[in-house]
Amino acid sequence: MSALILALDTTSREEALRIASLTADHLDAIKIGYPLVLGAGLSIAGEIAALGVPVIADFKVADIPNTNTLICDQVFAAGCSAVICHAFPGGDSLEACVASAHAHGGECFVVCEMSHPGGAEWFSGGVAERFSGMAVTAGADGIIAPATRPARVAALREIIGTKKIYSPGVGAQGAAPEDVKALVDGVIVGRAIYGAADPSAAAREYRDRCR
Ligand code: BMP
Repeated sequence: MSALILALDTTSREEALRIASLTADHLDAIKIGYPLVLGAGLSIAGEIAALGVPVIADFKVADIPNTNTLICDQVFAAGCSAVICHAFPGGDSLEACVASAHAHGGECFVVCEMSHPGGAEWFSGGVAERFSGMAVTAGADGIIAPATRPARVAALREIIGTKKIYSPGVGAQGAAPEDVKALVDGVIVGRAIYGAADPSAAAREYRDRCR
């Protein structure tokens, strides 16, 4: 059983709020990122959170520690409950994200292996394992790992223990909730819900399949 997280990658405020209102009852969280925030402004985070759904800020934060702190502080002040960061800038950068998240009572997730075909290339050869170890050392709350490669999710679970795993790649990228729901804490679905003719019905169906 896993939670269901909607990746709300629409670019207009009105469309985002329409989809969020239609689907909120079936979701455990909504993930927002650059597509929506660059189109609608960061204030959209608070508007979505006001619907009663926790908001995860997928900014894949990847800078020096001071800049990471400045970014994450803005994210949490805007009403987000969690932030997603990259590990490659180093352990000190990651620790800055974790410290900001925890100072605001929020969570920090670390991208450890990406779901697209190129992710298999770049994160192989021990890179994802190393990033997962960094997530543990930095005290992060969880990692992002690919539903498109369940065996890799299982391998990273060995490293992170009981920390959370949120897993994108379900729906438009070809994976199914059943592929990973026993391995992860949350399944991330974007286009297959917000692009459906009936987003509410699609969200309900994915929620039932995650349970
Ligand atoms: P979709 O279900 O429409 O493919 O959306 C997946 C979402 O998860 C997108 O917001 C994408 O940026 C994000 N994502 C991903 O697909 N793979 C990763 O490895 C990491 C991500 O954050």
